[in-house]
Amino acid sequence: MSYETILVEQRDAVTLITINRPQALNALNTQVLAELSDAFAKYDADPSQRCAVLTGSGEKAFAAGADIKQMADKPASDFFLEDFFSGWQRDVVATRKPWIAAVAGFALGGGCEVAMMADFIIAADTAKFGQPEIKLGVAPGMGGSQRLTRAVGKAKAMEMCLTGRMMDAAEAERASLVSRVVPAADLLDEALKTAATIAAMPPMATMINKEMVNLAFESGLNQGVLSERRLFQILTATEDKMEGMAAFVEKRPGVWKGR
Ligand code: CO8
Repeated sequence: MSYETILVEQRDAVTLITINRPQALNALNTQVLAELSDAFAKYDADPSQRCAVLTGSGEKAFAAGADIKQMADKPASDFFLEDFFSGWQRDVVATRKPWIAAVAGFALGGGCEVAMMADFIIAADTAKFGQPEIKLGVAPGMGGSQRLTRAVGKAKAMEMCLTGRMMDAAEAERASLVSRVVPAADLLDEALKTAATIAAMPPMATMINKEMVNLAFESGLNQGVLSERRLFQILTATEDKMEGMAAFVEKRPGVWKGR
């Protein structure tokens, strides 16, 4: 598939994906959806790639939401029959390898929801997060009401969904919606540097660490702790575990085989 609305670049083991509709504040239309789904599926399947960064082009927006112009005249039956946006759940959320959202400017509606699908968000000091769908007579439809509530708690999530108020970067960091805030000029470098750090880790351990932290969202404590123990036990059978521990004892960097 050739892309018209996103840019994809491989920098060593890091895939950089950029939503590229700056004239529409990177609004997510069905073409962006299809291209992002394809790019994430390819990233996940490519053994040379170990971490990805998703960002928006231009300084003004990560993504200002689903494309309102495309949705405006669409009948409800089309949303239902096309199962609008379900592809993101399948191709983007289900990636086994890690990815970071690098957010500058607006991350609103579907844009905020996509950012929250990332394993974590690094925000520029210009970032603004919000779920303003209520002002359009709708509500979040790509997981926002669920992920935002889990990330920032009921009070803030409820206020944001009911009023459409935006949260700035400082508040998002205090509320644990983002892992950290950096100056806008440094955002991409910081995100790529962090991705390169992750890409240099043992690949199976990376995938299993991701799975473990996600379990905390998706299961009760006892089930999560049991699953963590089993996944830990699986990692102890890898060659990279033998190498990582030997390298520590021998005071040298580990060399990973990915098995
Ligand atoms: N969709 C389409 N076009 C958009 C969008 C959008 N979400 N956001 C901005 N644009 C376009 C504008 O129409 C404008 O285009 P044009 O120049 O052709 O008029 C261009 O981008 C620049 O935008 P503005 O002139 O409005 O820029 P401002 O700086 O004045 O304002 C804002 C910036 C505040 C971000 C403003 O653009 C805005 O409020 N945008 C809409 C934000 C919004 O409501 N987002 C939620 C959309 S609904 C959604 O995401 C639902 C997801 C779940 C769907 C799942 C279904 C199952």
